[in-house]
Amino acid sequence: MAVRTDLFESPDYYQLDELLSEEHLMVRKAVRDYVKKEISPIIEDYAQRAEFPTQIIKQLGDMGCFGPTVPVEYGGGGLDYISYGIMMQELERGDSGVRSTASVQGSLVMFPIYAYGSEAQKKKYLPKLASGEWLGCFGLTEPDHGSDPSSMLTNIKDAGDHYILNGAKMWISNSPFAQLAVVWAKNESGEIVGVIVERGMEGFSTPTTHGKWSLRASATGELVFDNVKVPKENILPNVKGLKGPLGCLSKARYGIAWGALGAAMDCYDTALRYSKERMQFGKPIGAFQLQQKKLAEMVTEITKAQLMVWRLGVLMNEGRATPAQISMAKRNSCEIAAQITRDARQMLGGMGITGEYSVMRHMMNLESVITYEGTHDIHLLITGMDITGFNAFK
Ligand code: TGC
Ligand code: FAD
Repeated sequence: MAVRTDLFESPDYYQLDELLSEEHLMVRKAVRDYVKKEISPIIEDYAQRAEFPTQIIKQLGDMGCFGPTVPVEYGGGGLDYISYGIMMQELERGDSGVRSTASVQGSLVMFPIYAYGSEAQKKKYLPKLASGEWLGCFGLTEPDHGSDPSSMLTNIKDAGDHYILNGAKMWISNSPFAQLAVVWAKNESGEIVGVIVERGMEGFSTPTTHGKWSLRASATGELVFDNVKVPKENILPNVKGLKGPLGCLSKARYGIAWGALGAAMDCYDTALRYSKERMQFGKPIGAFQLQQKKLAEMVTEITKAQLMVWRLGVLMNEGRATPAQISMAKRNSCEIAAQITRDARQMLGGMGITGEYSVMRHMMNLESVITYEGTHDIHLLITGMDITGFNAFK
């Protein structure tokens, strides 16, 4: 397949760049340049082959995309939440799977070790994860328990000088290539605890999930625990209960709120460019009202979502963002991005179904993004519960 030149320019209809600091703009430029140079030229081929580009693990580490908000002393970037959001936006502008790799490593693996881990765990794992020397994954979802993780069956039992872990996790991003997994399991008292499981532990395997039509350049697999002997020092000592994994999900969902917007921006930019070049009935298709309607609605929704994630970033920086606010932004960005990818695909006509353009890959990826980290309907119910005080889950 011909290498596509990445001409992306980001829409900024309300001069929102003025809300960003010099540091934010530098971060954006660095990650955007990286995506143009290293991701856009190769990602379509990897997606077509359903292959994970393993070289990005080290590259993302070198770029500081793993754990950007983790303090520098543990190998993180010590940056604020807007910088983190911008990184996720730029990575997902390239491909949702690339952003997924960074979200999982930073928010779902490094964050729990940083927030709930012992000092020894932080020193042992965080620098290796930040640099990309090691890749991690996060095991919460099970074959029979997705939206309702509190019903999980995976269990961990005290066996004297070690623990014994049994159970299975499904749909786990990065699992086939991960050196370690942060796994959530129930102890004998039925409390959910976090445990670090390393590749090579006897009874631990990570079968790959095949046949995905979405996130094809991201590796997904299972985590299977068959009487795995886990050292006592691998338990995350500072959290118990579902709030442990949900606290990690808050960080990752925040990143997705920015990330999905990146995919939307890429599709809008592609469709706008195409509409000016593609001639039909003797005119550029962008001169037809129906196509202008699609483009005008795209840029309106992108602008509204940009304002929302920026404000959420300010609240995150101040430690004031609530889980329900994060749910609203994750849901909104996924919704508008999914719609924009579909409209952009139509605007490209037949070319829209080929890998010559990024839109159909984004469109298919968004089907995962709108599902993982809490489905579209689950986030709506979280908003519903927050505003009414009634819990529709129970
Ligand atoms: P519920 O009783 O509401 O809450 C249990 C405890 O958790 C607290 N809590 C949170 N804490 C921090 N952050 C949040 N976002 C929180 N949400 C709730 C809550 O206050 C309570 O604390 P405490 O002290 O009272 O115990 O729990 P529930 O069992 O009723 O479930 C609620 C529900 C349905 C909203 C929740 O379970 C949920 O979010 N379900 C969706 C599951 C999900 O998002 N799974 C994601 C798996 S990981 C993934 O998809 C990674 S994709 C990675 C990639 O490739 O990018
Ligand atoms: P279900 O929970 O079975 O839901 C099925 C449908 O029922 C959905 O439409 C849902 O909205 C609806 N539903 C469920 N409950 C309710 C309710 N109370 N009211 C109304 N509707 C309801 N998980 C991890 O732990 N780690 C990962 O790294 C990870 N990576 C993933 C990567 C990919 C590519 C995918 C697709 C998933 C990944 N997941 C991961 C799992 C993901 O989080 C779950 O798929 C998601 O939470 C939904 O769970 P489920 O698939 O079991 O669907």
